[in-house]
Amino acid sequence: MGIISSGFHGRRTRDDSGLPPGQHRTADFPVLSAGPTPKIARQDWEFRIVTETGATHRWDWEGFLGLPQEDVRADIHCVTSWSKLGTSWRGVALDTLFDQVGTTAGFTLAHSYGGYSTNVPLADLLGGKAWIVHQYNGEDLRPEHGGPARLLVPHLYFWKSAKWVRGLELTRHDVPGFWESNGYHMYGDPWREERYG
Ligand SMILES: Nc1nc2c(c(=O)[nH]1)N[C@H]1C(S)=C(S)[C@@H](COP(=O)(O)O)O[C@H]1N2
Ligand SMILES: [Mo]
Repeated sequence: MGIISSGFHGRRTRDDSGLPPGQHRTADFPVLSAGPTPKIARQDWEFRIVTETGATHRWDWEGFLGLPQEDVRADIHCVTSWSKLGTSWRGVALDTLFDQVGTTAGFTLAHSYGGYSTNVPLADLLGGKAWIVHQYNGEDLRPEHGGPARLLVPHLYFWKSAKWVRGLELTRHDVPGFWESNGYHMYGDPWREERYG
């Protein structure tokens, strides 16, 4: 072999193939929070979907755990450039939560305990694409990673996966959330590198 051995191409070339552009793999699980970790007792936890007409659907912790649970394996991609492949989660599909919800709105704004928000089109939450998860790797989701429960929308950059999620507001128009109001892309497809707006 000549000077350019496979090693010369570097770890990135080999390990990072198959990832969205500009991403590299990480084995650990970084914590990225814009503020302090809110403390939410499970007996006080509530998840709400509020439609564009104001109709409100609520689940308490017990009701949420009583819904059909799904095990999810997914790759996650943070806009700061790390990707983590094959992560394992357990929770409730948004399809299940939307079963009883009547809406003609096209967009949602996810709201978190602590004040964070992020916008996701409704179509990106349905069709087996998103979950409210409460377990990671078979254990209760740790508070710093969004416990008791977080949104998981793995096909979009991970800032869309709101930690400590407390509800979804249905909106007729696409309303920017926290990072989207601070320059991040309104949609956030990692495969198209939609990092900034
Ligand atoms: N409530 C809330 N959710 C959030 C964030 C946040 O600051 N607050 N950060 C987002 C960003 S930028 C990323 S990359 C992921 C990080 O999740 P992790 O800390 O579990 O890795 O959470 C997203 N969800
Ligand atoms: Mo992020």
